[in-house]
Amino acid sequence: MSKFTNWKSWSGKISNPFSNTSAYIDKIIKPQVDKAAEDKIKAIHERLPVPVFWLLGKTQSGKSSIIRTLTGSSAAEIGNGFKPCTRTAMLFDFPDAETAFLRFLDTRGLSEKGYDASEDMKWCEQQAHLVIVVIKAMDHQQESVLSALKQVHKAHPKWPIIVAQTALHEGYPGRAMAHIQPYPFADGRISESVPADLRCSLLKQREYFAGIAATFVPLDFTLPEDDYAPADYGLDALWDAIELVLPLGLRAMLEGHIGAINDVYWQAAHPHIIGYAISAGLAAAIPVPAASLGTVVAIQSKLFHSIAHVYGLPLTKQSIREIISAVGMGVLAGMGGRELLKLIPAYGQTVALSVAGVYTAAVTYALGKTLCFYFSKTQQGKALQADKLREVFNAEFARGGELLRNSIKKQV
Ligand SMILES: Nc1nc2c(ncn2[C@@H]2O[C@H](COP(=O)(O)OP(=O)(O)OP(=O)(O)O)[C@@H](O)[C@H]2O)c(=O)[nH]1
Ligand SMILES: [Mg+2]
Repeated sequence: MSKFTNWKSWSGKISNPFSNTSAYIDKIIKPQVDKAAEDKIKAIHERLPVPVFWLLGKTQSGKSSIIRTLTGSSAAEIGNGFKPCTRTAMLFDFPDAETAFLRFLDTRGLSEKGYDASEDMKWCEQQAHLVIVVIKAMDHQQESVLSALKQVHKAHPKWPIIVAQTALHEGYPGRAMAHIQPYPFADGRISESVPADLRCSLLKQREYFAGIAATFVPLDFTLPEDDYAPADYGLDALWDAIELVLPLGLRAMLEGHIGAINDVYWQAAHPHIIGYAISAGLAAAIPVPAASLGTVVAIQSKLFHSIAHVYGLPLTKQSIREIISAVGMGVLAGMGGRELLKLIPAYGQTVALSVAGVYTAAVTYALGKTLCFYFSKTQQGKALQADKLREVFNAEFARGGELLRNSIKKQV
């Protein structure tokens, strides 16, 4: 059994910082989010080295389609979400600037002659990152992309590089041809079943990258009107390549559909829950006076309000009271982690803080999911049973701990 799960059983031994449920509910409903609290939350978020995927490719090569397919965001959300960050690059924070746990950099300057990657590179230097080169499978005019990549690779030979070879069907002999199943490009190979022209083109493109250790992932992320199935052909291979070089568990964090219910609201709320849960966990885990239980609760308040916004339902005292009384005040007691330090000094401060951080992140994640479940049943006009809420909370607590432990532990 993991340490953090153990700690759940100790939480009953910790003195409860909330004299009664009402104290917690008041803080959630009417957050005292002043400038100081906002600054603390911001400082915590800045400590999180959000991974940056640097998409390096010509215009119309399929960069935004990759973001759309990895994150489940719509084209409009991506279009509106991009904000300039350097003179030549735009940044897309997922799910949004406040809760981002994944960022995409799109180098628009590549279309300009004589593009110099140094400024964008400098911006990237502070972050964990991955370069995804995006080239259409049948497009061989790649000088601008290659010269930028060489510049990046020379300065940072250790940065992992994935080359996405997109729009595969443009290399099929005719419209009648369907995607080849099973996926014929596993482990960098190109099987005999791939049409000769496409095969030739993919191999030729790979030659351009001689001397650069890159992983090649052929894919075809089509629109519904293109009428190809599946619309995310090659997605598994792309995730495999990403997780191999950046083992952060991002895929599991992004795939929000696993859970007690599966609807559009649940999906939309999921990445925000992840983002806030990481922030809350860090607030408990970072050993600075700035972070405290008050900060954790302020973050949870933001989370609850943002879920209510997603569902278009009011956040009432009644709703939070029902959830808290179903899951028990005991679970809230362990948040923040200061008590833990007193209780188990034998672990040493670092381990204790890390356990407290994962616990707090898991509780925050589970509270968010339980609220989603609550709202979803409310929408359907269904009666809510306390034992069902508790069941959802417990299942999501375990899942949240698994999903978020690496993100938190890396920071402590
Ligand atoms: N069939 C197919 N179409 C794709 C693929 N990737 C992108 N497209 C299409 O190509 C067009 C451009 O794709 P985007 O993802 O917007 O390309 P982009 O690189 O973000 O383009 P800019 O933002 O203009 O630089 C869109 O119509 C996409 O639907 C792919 O893998 N397969
Ligand atoms: Mg784009």
